[in-house]
Amino acid sequence: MAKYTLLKQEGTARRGQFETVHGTIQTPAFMNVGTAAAIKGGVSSYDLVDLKCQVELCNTYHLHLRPGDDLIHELGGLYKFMGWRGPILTDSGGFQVFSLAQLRTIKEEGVTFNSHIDGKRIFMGPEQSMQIQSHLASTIAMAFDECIENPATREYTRQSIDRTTRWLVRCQKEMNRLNSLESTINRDQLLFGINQGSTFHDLRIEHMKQIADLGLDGYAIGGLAVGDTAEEMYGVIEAIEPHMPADKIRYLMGVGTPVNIIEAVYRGVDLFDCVMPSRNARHGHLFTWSGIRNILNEKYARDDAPLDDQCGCPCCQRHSRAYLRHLFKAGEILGMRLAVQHNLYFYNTLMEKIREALDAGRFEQFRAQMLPILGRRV
Ligand code: PRF
Ligand code: ZN
Repeated sequence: MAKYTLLKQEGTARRGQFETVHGTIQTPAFMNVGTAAAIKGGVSSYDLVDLKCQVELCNTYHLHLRPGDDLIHELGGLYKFMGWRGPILTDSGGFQVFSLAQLRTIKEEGVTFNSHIDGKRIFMGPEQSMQIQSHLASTIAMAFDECIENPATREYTRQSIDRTTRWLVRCQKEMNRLNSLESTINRDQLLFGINQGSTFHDLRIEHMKQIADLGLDGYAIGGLAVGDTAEEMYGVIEAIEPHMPADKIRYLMGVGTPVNIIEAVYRGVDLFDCVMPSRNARHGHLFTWSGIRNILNEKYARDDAPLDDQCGCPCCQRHSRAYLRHLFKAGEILGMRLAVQHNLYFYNTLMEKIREALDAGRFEQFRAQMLPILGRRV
């Protein structure tokens, strides 16, 4: 069974480790997003090992629509299917149903929506989400929640968090049932609850207390970076942090920039995921240890230097800015692949540096030193 161990603390920032049946995760950690069982940009499971990836994240919603979770179950689960040999977290579909699906109607039972692929009418509730994730056989399943956009009214938020709590109780019950079945591939599947409550601190705290009582394997903070400002997000984390179980791992969903990550670690978060490194890379936006670069810029046309001379990634080890820019300009798929590899390596290295700083008791210093650099454009 999973176990979070707090190794060291500096203020509210935490250095820890999370042991699972598929391997131990050193935290703080960044999960690399492979929505449809693949990292976009042509990065494979064996590439991920060289990119210092510890955990891969996949999506219930996408895999249920295509190729179907029954097919993945039949083929032995996501592990066998995609060949990644470390922990996998699956998001519940809660967020994607609200952000991607069309014509959705929410009821107490669950959500009915049209598939964004072929328009087919689909129903998903807490039980369906758990059944799909059990078929996928991920290490960690996320609870089926409602993620509302910010700003939201207090009245709607109130209703929504109460429903999300009722859904969580149903998720837990269904997960326990599924983990007891012979036919289940990963009978040690873990369940994380998700805190919601928009930007209302009192509702966030109330919801956090409700879900903390359920004794789950980990706790996520959802409903942030969906229309709120960074300052509002930091405010919410500060408000709920004292109410999050100290002996459980904490995950901030879908966040964010390198600066957001450092600021959230500073406020007590252990785990992150975001499409930003892979998505930005596909558009030529690259994170470096001197700031953010747009490789399409004319000034790199004859630049023989590596993208980042402090980076150990496959791209920076061998290629110049001029070559990478050429690949993008010529529409060569290698350009995207190298760029995604670089950005994921950068994010995973950022987390490693954060862990080293925490180990050495100099995270405060690291934060002060990095914040002005990482957000600037060069
Ligand atoms: N809920 C779920 N997944 C998510 C979110 C959420 O609120 C977010 C919000 N940033 C990203 N991914 N289930
Ligand atoms: Zn690099």
